[in-house]
Amino acid sequence: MSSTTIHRKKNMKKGIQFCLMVAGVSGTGRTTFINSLCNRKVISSAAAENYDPKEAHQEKGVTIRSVGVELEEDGTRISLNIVDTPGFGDSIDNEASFAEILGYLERQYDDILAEESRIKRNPRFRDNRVHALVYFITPTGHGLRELDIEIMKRLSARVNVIPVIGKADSLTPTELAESKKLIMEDIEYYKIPIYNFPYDVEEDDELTIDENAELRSKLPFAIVGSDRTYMVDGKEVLARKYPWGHVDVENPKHSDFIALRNALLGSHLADLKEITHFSLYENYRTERLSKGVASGSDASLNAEELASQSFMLKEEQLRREEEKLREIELKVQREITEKRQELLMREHELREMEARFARESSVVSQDDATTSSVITAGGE
Ligand SMILES: Nc1nc2c(ncn2[C@@H]2O[C@H](COP(=O)(O)OP(=O)(O)O)[C@@H](O)[C@H]2O)c(=O)[nH]1
Ligand SMILES: [Mg+2]
Repeated sequence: MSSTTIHRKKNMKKGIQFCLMVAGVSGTGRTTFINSLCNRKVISSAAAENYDPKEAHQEKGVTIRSVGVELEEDGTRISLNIVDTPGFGDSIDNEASFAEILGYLERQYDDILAEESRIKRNPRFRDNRVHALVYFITPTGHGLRELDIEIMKRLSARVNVIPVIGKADSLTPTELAESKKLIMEDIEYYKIPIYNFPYDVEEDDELTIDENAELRSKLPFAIVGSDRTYMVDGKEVLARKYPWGHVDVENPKHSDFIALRNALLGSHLADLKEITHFSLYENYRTERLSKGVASGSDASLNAEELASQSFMLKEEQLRREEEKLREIELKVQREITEKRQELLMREHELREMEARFARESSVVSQDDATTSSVITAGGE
């Protein structure tokens, strides 16, 4: 088996890696959305799991939890890492929560930065950079709240933010349309650089332009989630049951769930990863390294130090390798010279030997001549 086959096999086994974060105040349907997205219970509802009335008065702040799930989308394996942020927005002062989430995103970048600077790569290193943040807006029927503006504005410099309206079935179609409009107006007014399915009319093909424009027009996505299935028209579907009928999670007339799911795990997965790597991470990296040079501040010193340290180490390693090469070259040269001298000596010896032979053999023939004459003489 060739090495490329092995490589491909390994990739297939591991699947495409993707990391998704969800944020939003408690009860907006984050957990249910995750479970609907993965089609199984990945996270149990925090409300049922963690609620303790004795602690209800305490300000707990945000916790960051990640869980890995293996999915298969159209025959492609996806290694999905889901990061949930329970407790966000539950406090009166959310400053600590903002910092906590931002810190998490930046730590993943720092890890890559450090790994990139290493001479010897760690084969077990995991890239945990978050490629998309699905931000849940409470279905108030209005625009954004201060909390939404603040968090989306701060995080969008570090992650692709995709705004959604959670529990969209609690609004009427008219309310939902109005709310979407108000939210987008706020996003524009406050200049929040969300992920808006970017396209280039000049460069992109018609299909991409249409697809992206269509997705952009749905922003913020109206999400309905459920972890129960019902029989609707003879089919088992993920739905929410109401006295008047069902809201089918996967029906595009009822919610944008499928549009978002297809974009995240299919059509836009690569784009989200590319923007994360080539734009968001690259900006972070430049900020980190240049800040360190300019101010020498403690916070940025690490990355800068790391980079220069690794540069020095690499130089040192190069120097040592060059030295070793030079030594080898000298040794070979020395050996060649020795061999040549040896050869010359041998040649010299050989010639001497030949000369001696020649001399000796001429003496022998003279002796022979003498002997034979003696014999002849004697025989006479
Ligand atoms: N009406 C409606 N209720 C939902 C939806 N998604 C979740 N819920 C319900 O809202 C409550 C909180 O949902 P959960 O997913 O735990 O929210 P989280 O706190 O953001 O993780 C639960 O009782 C869910 O059953 C939805 O799309 N529509
Ligand atoms: Mg939850």
